Amino acid sequence: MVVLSQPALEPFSLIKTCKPVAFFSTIPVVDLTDPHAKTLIVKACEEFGFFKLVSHGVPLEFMTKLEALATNFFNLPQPEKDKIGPPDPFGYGNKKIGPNGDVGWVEYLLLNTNPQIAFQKTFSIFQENQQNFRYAVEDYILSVKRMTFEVLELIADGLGIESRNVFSRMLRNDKSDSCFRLNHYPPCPELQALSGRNLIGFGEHTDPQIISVLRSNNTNGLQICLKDGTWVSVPPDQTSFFFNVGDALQVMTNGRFKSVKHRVLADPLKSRISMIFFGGPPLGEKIAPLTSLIAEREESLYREFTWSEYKRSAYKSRLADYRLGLFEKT
Ligand code: GA4
Repeated sequence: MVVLSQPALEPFSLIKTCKPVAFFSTIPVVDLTDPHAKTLIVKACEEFGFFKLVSHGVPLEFMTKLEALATNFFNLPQPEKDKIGPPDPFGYGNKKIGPNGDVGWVEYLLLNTNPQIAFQKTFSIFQENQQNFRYAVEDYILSVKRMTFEVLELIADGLGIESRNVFSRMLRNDKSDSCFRLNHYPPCPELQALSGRNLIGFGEHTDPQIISVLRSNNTNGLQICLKDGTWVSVPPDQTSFFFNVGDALQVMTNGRFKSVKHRVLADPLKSRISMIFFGGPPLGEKIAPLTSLIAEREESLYREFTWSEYKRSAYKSRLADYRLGLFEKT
C-alpha cells in the first residue's frame, strides 16, 4: 500500500491506493432454506467470520428500489447533500470516515435504526422530497432485520446454546443500537490510468457490532482478510447478502468466531453502491464470553464491558486499530 505523491494525482493524495488482489474462489455460500444451514454458518464464522447468504427471503425489489433511490440521492448537487452533514456520526459524509482523521474514496449516509433516535435525526435527513427514499430504507431494514434474527438464531442453535435468542434478542430489543449505512464509491478512472492501482474507498477495519449484513450492486470492491493474512476480493452478487462477524460476537463466542478484517477498493470504471445493516446491542447491554462457550480448561479471553463502553472506545480509535485489544484479559 502506498500514498501517492505525483502532482497529477494531487486530488487523491491523502487517500491510499492498493493493487488489485485475486478473487476469493471458495467463499462459503449458505442457503437459508438448507436444513444444514446452522452448521454451515457456524463453520463459516469460525473459518472466515464471513459468508454469503442465498435464498434469504428478502424481496429483490426492496434491494433494487433502495439502490435506485440511493443513486438518486448521491447524484444530488453537492450543496444539497452537504446540508445533512457533516456526520455526528449520523448524517451525510464525504471522504472523511469517523472523527479521527481516516479518509477514503467514498461518500455515505449513516443512519441510526433505533426508532427513538432515528425519528429525531433521520427525519431531518429525509426532507419532504425524500419521503420515498425514507420508506424504501424502512422497508429494506425491516426485511433485512427479520432475516438477521433468523441467522442469529441459527448461530445460537448451531453453537448448541440452549436459548436460541441469546444473540437475536439484543437486536430485537427496541433499544438495540443498530445502524445502517449507504455507501457510494465513485469510479476513479484517472488514477487507474496513471498508476494501475485502485483508490481505497473504505480502509481495513473490523466492525464493532454483533453482525453486519451487506448488499451491493454488481461492482467489485469488497475484500476480506483470511486467517493467514492474505487479502481476497469478494465477487459481487447483487441478489445475495454478505454477513460479517463483528467484534461483539467474537467476544461472546470467546474468540471461536473471528470478526473479519475487510476493506473496499473503488472500481476504476463503475460506481459501487452498498447498503449495510450493523446489528448492535442496546447501549447498556453487558458483553462478555457466554459461559457455555468457554470450553473446559479454557479461560474467558475478554473482560466484561457494556456496549456503550465499547462504542465510546471505538470512536476514539482509528479505523485500522485493533479495538478488542483494550478488552482482552492479560
Ligand atoms: C466501522 C463499521 C461501521 O461502518 C461504523 C463505523 C464508524 C463510523 O463510520 O462512524 C467508525 C468505524 C465503524 C469504527 C471505528 C470508528 C467508528 C469510524 C471510526 C473511525 C458506523 C461503526 O460502527 O464503526
